[in-house]
Amino acid sequence: MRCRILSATLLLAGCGGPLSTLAPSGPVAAEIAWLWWAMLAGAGVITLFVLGLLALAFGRPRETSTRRWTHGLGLWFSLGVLTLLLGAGLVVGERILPRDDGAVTVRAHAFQWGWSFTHEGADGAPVESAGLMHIPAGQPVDILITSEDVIHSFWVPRLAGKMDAIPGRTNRLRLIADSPGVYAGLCAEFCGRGHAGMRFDVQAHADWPPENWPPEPERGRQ
Ligand SMILES: [Cu+2]
Repeated sequence: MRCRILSATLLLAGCGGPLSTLAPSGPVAAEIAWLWWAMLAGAGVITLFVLGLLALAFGRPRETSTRRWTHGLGLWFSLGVLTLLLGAGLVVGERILPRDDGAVTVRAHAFQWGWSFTHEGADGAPVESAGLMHIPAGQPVDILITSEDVIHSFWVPRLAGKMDAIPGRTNRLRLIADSPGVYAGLCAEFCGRGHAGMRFDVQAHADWPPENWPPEPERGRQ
């Protein structure tokens, strides 16, 4: 019993922390977390259903219709599940797309093995930073993502999904931070021996653009 409680505690502990998709801190990340929970619930129901069928198989022999199994379960059941998944994925995917609504843009440039960021300062001039990206809190921000060498992937789990950084191409990702603070980010695509250390932070500011650079941290990492 003690072992079960310990296992459950360890499993639940994995759902939190600064790099957890399941602790969203903005509407884009919340949509993704919702999809994750919906898929987990669906997978749970299907697992129970299959276990039920397995229990039936161990029961006494009975007359069954081959057509019911091949068409009902093999075809319609699978098609129903896949259609639901596809529909939910399309709805969530459409909701989190960047839109042409005048959102603040910040550039994120990946290289082996680090990140540099550029955003507009208070005087309109570009401001560069390394390893720390500045964004406004409470409003949509579009990240324009590029790479210098190989394919990397930009990921701030508590604010949005992943987006590849591809040499010669600019990809766009929308993220929104509900409140000011520091959020952890990382490269989510293996890119060489320094990949594991390719971390960065995102600082969301209440005032935008901040008056003085470099700005003072507003709160510790969330
Ligand atoms: Cu990497």
